[in-house]
Amino acid sequence: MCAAPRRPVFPPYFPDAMITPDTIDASNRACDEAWRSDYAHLDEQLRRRGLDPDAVVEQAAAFEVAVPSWALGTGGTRFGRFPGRGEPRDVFEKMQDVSVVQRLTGAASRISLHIPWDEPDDPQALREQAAALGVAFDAVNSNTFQDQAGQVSSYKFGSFQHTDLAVRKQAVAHNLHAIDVGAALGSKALTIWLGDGANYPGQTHLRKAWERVRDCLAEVYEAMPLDWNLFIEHKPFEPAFYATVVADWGSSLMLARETGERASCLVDLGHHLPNVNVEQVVARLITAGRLGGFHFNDAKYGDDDLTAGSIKPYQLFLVFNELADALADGALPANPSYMIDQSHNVKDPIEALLQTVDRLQKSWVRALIVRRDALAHYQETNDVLMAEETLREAYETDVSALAAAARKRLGGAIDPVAAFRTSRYREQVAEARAGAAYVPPQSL
Ligand code: PSV
Ligand code: MN
Repeated sequence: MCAAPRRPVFPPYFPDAMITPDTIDASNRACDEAWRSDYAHLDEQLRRRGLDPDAVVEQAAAFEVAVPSWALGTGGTRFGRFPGRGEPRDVFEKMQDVSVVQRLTGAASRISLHIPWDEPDDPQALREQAAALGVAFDAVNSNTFQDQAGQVSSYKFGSFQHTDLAVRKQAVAHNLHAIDVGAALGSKALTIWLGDGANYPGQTHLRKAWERVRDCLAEVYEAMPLDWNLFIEHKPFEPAFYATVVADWGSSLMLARETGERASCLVDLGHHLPNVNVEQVVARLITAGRLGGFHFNDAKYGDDDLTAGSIKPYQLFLVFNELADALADGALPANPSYMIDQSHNVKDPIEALLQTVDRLQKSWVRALIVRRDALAHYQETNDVLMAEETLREAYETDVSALAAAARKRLGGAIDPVAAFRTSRYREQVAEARAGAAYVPPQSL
């Protein structure tokens, strides 16, 4: 039998040729003077507050966030999609693009794959390419919210909640398949988001639908390797516009508790009803010991999948503040899994991701420079104004130079977008990737 030809691990447009340490150095030299001056000022400001800037740089450099495979191509809405030039045509090219984000930020060395959207035809080859590029695999995401070609049963009326056992079995089998693909790549977690629910009152039996979802989750959990974690992602609506089964953090927490110790809740920042206090949700899940991970993005109206921190930057800071606080006092034993979940409809996806990582790094740094002892004192003595001011002091500090220092330490760029544009990566891959056939899925 003739073996299928292996993909070359290093295609001719391998980013090594474009994003080299020299490219990054050159870009850093161009802004070095301004950066040094900004850093000196920030360093002095932080020392005046009794903080240790070097320790903050070290903590900032430890921040890592996974890039979703579906955010590397231009996203679309149900009204259409406006593709950009040089988009990745397959998951191998997406991997190269992730390595660009990693090289420029030093904080994005993992990719989160959506199965089957980005299922590799040759997992071993993809794993080799990823290793060569210094990229690893984060949680795999299953998909039982859409029908796929060749599928026997339809998910029109749900997957895990379905009244028909055959549909539920198919949905469970798909999740087991996603685990197999992930295991072949070196992933250690499965994220399940279900579109299951009802569009009209009376359509489903609310309690029975819940029980069926719970039982299917248990089956998937039982089949998961022992060193894997299960993340349950909630969302209040869309596509089920009357009653989604896993609608909120309470439902997600109940399911995590009933499923097992390695099951926890994933908070997508866009999956909350208007005005929900997301940082308080985060605090609750920390207290419950079930905060598993995040999907970072931002929203104005619904699940808008906009760039993290673009609409509600204070909320993003307050979320990180809860995390920094809980990591400092031990309520959170380790960082949860940080992932991005955005749809880039009008920005260059790589640039949007560079911007996102920078925003996340800055929010994280701001949370790290909150004077915790002072805040605790003001809280204990009910000094409302000073407690609030202590948070604002950190939030209003321009920490750009410190985030840049963390990136520099990791071999990244002071200004990742500037370095990316100077590299002309997009222009060069646009030539190599001419005739892109891949159409990314519509965002949900
Ligand atoms: C659903 O809206 C979601 O947030 C889930 O994480 C999906 O995997 C992703 O979006 C798909 O775009
Ligand atoms: Mn999500």
